[in-house]
Amino acid sequence: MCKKKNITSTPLTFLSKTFDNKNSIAADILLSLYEDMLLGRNFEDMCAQMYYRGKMFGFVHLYNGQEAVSTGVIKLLRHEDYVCSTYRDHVHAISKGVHPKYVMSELFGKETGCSKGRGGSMHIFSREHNFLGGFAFIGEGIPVALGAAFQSVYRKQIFHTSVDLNVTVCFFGDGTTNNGQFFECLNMSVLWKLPVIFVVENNQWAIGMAHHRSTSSPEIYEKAKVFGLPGVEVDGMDVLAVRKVAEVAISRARSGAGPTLIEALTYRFRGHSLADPDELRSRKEKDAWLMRDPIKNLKNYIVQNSLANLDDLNNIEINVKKDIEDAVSFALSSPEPDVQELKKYLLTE
Ligand SMILES: Cc1ncc(C[n+]2csc(CCOP(=O)(O)OP(=O)(O)O)c2C)c(N)n1
Ligand SMILES: [Mg+2]
Repeated sequence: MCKKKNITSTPLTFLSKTFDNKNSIAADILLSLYEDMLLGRNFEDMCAQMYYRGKMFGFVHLYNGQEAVSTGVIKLLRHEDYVCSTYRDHVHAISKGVHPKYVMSELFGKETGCSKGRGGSMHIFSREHNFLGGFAFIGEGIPVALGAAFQSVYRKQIFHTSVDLNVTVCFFGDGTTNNGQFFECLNMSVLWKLPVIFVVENNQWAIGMAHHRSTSSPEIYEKAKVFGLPGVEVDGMDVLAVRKVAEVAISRARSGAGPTLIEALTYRFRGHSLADPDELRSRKEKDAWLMRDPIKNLKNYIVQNSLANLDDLNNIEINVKKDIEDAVSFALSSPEPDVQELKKYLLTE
């Protein structure tokens, strides 16, 4: 019987033991991963506060609990590589280097936001960082990511550029893998050997629908086999385990060997969106996953192995909090878009 069929009653039994491969990782890398995850978590917690104070409008989907996936993959990318996200996009953008103040300002609908205040929470975009969005419709980003990967190959083959292939990473959820674009794009990515990595963040739920109830074959990584690309499952609560599989997938993509599908097993610690009372998931299930908080686990590991002292960790926490407070001040003091310019960015000039 498929191991994911029982996931809601025994959520943790199949997961790999965390932190068994860390000894070879330098302390400064561990600290930078810790900092990135903490920045994501604090950013999202602040979003919740600001949303309930009426500073943001529309739906806001937070990423709490899933930080090891964003950090584990994106922190290995180069500046010129591409990232394509979903509506749960703030933290992916921040990991890719978009400054939190431009993301916060976007959430406040301000002119200084990374999408000029016209996009909001689900449409974070940054051309400068090759961050492709931010998509409200599920699966919508997958063909876009394929296009980014295709142009990288095209430039090399047609213009004979000597630069390395850029890698495109496309994140989406377990529920989205029931959507047609997923299958079409897996097929095409293999046919064209595209430098793309599909990262499924399997947080076990699609709004209020449990993963094992909505799909005929819950092992998502195994679906890769049908199309002929590598499919790997990884513990998405362990940033170093994610980093390890991402390293292999990135070098495969960059070398021109083609795509990889990564299924990261994770969990969102909050409701589907800030409007969701989150009453469908059991307390027992939530508590079991909270015990595996990727940020707390990495911190414990760093402390227990004396890889940094508490002062270093405290300083990171203080600096992260300050960055988030600065982001809020920036967003609050930024101007609203001019209503006369409502249509300004609809067409390229
Ligand atoms: C094409 C389309 N159909 C339906 C929806 C409504 N919808 C919004 S979120 C969601 C569930 C997606 O779940 P998953 O892919 O697991 O992502 P998660 O929210 O867990 O990150 C659905 C069906 C949508 N946004 N787009
Ligand atoms: Mg999901």
